[in-house]
Amino acid sequence: MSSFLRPAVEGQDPLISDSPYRPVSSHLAIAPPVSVVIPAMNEAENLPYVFKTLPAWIHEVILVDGNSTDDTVRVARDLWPGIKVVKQRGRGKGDALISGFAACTGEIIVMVDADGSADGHEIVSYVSALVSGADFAKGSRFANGGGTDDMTPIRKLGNRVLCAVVNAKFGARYTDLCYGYNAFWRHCLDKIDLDCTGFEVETLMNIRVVKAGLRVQEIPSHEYVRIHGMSNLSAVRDGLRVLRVILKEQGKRRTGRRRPPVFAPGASRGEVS
Ligand SMILES: Nc1nc2c(ncn2[C@@H]2O[C@H](COP(=O)(O)OP(=O)(O)OP(=O)(O)O)[C@@H](O)[C@H]2O)c(=O)[nH]1
Ligand SMILES: [Mg+2]
Repeated sequence: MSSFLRPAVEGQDPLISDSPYRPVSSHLAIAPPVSVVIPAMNEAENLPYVFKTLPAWIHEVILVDGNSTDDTVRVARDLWPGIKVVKQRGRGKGDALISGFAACTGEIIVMVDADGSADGHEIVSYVSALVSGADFAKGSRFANGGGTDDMTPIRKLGNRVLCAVVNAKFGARYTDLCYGYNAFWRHCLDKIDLDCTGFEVETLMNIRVVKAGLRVQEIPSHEYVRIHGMSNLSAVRDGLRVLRVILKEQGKRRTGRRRPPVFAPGASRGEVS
């Protein structure tokens, strides 16, 4: 059993006085602190739904504000006292996540969209996979038990084709590619050295974890419809950006030892306040 994981014993408080363990479910207590990074651009109306599902045991929440013109920052501070707000200097979701990751102090980092499409109750599944030995817990809407209410047929097709290309070119066995709900140990950041700005960020992460020989476990996840507001993603424009990243990464050398990519089913660029 991993040294980070301890089964919660019925009738016994897993948080004994000198123990760093915290209970995350009725059967599991973990030691590593968990940071949740939420990129948000004009998501004030959606944040109440997102925060409602976040577990109380997480160590910190980092909201990366994409220069929102609505009340995103105020609402986030009201909903989660102690939240860290990172003011994004650049543009795009990739740039936002890189800034947010740099501000994390937890050992485990979970990325969660702010549009109400991700259910925070699933975080326990991601964290369980990590404390059980995975380096990178990759959400999948198309793994057994996952699903999506949000994707249009054209996005499904594009995601499927791009996912097949990544699998063929990098020896992965992914069932999903462009999905924003993932979690990983902080040490992964040194190995994947993210350098992108837009919605291609998840694809870049998924490719680089394989190239780095990290242990990846897919986690079935359900994507709900965005609750309020408009998508920031353009299927054609961002699909082409994803394709460009795939082709560019193919031309680069592998960064580490290879392992079977899926088993079982920077510099601070933002201002923290
Ligand atoms: N900080 C920041 N957040 C962003 C930026 N672009 C997108 N986001 C956030 O990233 C998350 C995903 O963006 P969405 O627009 O929902 O993209 P999507 O999930 O592919 O599209 P939908 O399926 O329509 O929801 C949301 O929480 C956005 O607010 C940005 O430039 N800066
Ligand atoms: Mg969305």
